[in-house]
Amino acid sequence: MIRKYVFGDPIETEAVVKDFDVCSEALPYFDVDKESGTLTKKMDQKDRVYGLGETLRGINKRGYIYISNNSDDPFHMEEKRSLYASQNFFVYWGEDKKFGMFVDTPGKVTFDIGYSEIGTFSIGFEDFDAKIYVVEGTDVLDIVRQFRGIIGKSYVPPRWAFGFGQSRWSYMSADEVREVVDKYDECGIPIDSVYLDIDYMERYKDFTVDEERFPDFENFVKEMKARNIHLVPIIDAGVKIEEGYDVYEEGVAGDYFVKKENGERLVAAVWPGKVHFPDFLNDKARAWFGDKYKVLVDKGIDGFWNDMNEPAIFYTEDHLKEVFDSIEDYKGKNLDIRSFFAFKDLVGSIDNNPEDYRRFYHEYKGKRYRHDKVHNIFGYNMTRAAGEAFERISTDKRILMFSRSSYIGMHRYGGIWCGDNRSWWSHILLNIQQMPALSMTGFLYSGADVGGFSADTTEDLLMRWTEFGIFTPLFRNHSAEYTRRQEYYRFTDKESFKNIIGLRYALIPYLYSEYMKAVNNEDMLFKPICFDYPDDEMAAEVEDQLFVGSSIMVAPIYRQNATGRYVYLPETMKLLRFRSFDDYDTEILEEGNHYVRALLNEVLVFVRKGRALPIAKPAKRVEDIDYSSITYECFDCEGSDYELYNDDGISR
Ligand code: MIG
Repeated sequence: MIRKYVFGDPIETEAVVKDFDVCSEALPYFDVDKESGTLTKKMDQKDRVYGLGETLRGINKRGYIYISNNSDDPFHMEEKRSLYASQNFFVYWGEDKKFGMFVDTPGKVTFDIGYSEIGTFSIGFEDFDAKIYVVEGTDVLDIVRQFRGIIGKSYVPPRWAFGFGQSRWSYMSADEVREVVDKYDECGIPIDSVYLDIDYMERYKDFTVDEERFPDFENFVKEMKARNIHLVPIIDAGVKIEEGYDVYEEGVAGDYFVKKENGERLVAAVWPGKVHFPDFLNDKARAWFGDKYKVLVDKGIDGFWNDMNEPAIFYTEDHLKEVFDSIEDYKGKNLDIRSFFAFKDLVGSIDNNPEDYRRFYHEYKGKRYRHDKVHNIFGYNMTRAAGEAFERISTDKRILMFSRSSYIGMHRYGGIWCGDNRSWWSHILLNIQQMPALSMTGFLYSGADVGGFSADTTEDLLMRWTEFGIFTPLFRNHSAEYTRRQEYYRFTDKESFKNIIGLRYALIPYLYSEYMKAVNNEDMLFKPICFDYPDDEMAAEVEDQLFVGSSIMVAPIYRQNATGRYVYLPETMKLLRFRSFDDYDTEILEEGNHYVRALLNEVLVFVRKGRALPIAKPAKRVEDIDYSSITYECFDCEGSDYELYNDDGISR
């Protein structure tokens, strides 16, 4: 059962697609303080909290503070409170009572889950205007399912997007891309897509292609298509201000860009230099920007990633002027320590400055809103612009789309990647811990930069990360400029990489099937162990193992030099220790704790009793996977059952 409560005058987000009557009773579970705009709840010692989508820290969110305030922050450290997303749905798992709650507002929300006071959960609002949905059900999975039922079906990518994607900031030319594909094909490592980061564009102008580096782009796309390789270009939120650039000129003519209070267009700076931001919240601007994707779709492109859409702002013209003016005040002064730090701050806090988010406005549903009030739905609406347009410009075929910034509701139009992580062992664990919360909030097509984005990767870290990455729907190796190159063929043990990625391809029939079932049944694709074992106290403690779909559990290794790990089995399972899809040993492990060995190139998969795991023969490309080669792994096979979902992988 779901009840809707309304506080203040909430701004519509269109996250929820179902109509509800507003419940006139008092909000259950939390005490409401209207003055300060806070909800509070006492937590019993054993109570746990799950969800909130893409955040930092563990699967059980208790013990920290999380702020929904979409931020371009490339330092994903434990103490951070905000990442790129706001996915304000959580499940409260009390000893005697479990419920779900969706806090629907595009403004800033603080979830203080035992941070300020260890036994208190409080939810704070900058503006106490929100719709709150309270979900009650028979168990946690039922609560999640009901919630998913009111936010609409999750986005479905083309099946090829389950293949491996190689990315880099940036492949600088068509030849460099050709080389990547050649190298993969030479080593026999499967691959389906290559990502184009910002340098494919002509001076970072959206929907342009640099003619020198990518001459005759259309034919290049064809050439890649002929090899069954999909090119996936990036699109940034800011539109370069440049006379004669059609996107800029149309935006000005159509009045599609965001404006300041005085009616002038906001001038911000991002990669292209000075830019305007399209007002994605405005229907007309959204339709216009969405149609721009057609420029690349017409050239044969069938996948995109939307970046910098929090939006990231390096600086605004106005703020920069203020900074320079203030610097004058410091000139010639004898700076004492405090004023020295104030001076340093002045210059050091120019990018993504909160003040800049209060400088511009949106025309949204017939009203004018200052940006900070609707900040968290900006990226959502950029991706929605694309998603809505794809329905018009690609009526028969699905198009790959994922975004950096997001809000619940965006899951209907695309997936997400988890942004600028680092080549750190702890970020493999973070990746594992983010996946179930993304499943809860409907973001099924998601994944992180495998191998780590910033910092230099190492072969062993990349291998361990890949051993988990092969289970995430979006499986992409991406890294930042100036870092060590991390294409798999650059490392020593290519054979193992080939086998591990081959295993991914062998499991694509399963992963795609489970994905589609999760979409159609509003189920979670990644589940914490305790979601299936609510009464098992040990299962509640497990923060580094996941059920992936209905048949298997994974227990990835994310520690340097480890040759095994402890695994908790809530039930007797069959261990498959894969070196490759057809080279693995098996063992039945009883329920309980085990130390399970896994050499650097070995992947641990646990098959559940009564379930079956389809394994196909890997292929170089998703399209070549031979479904008739599928065999099934199971134990106690009698009575084991598996329903394999499949379709043509491309029709809408
Ligand atoms: O300011 O396009 O998260 O994946 O490679 C950095 C360059 C901009 C941030 C994205 C990252 C991408 C990078 N972008």
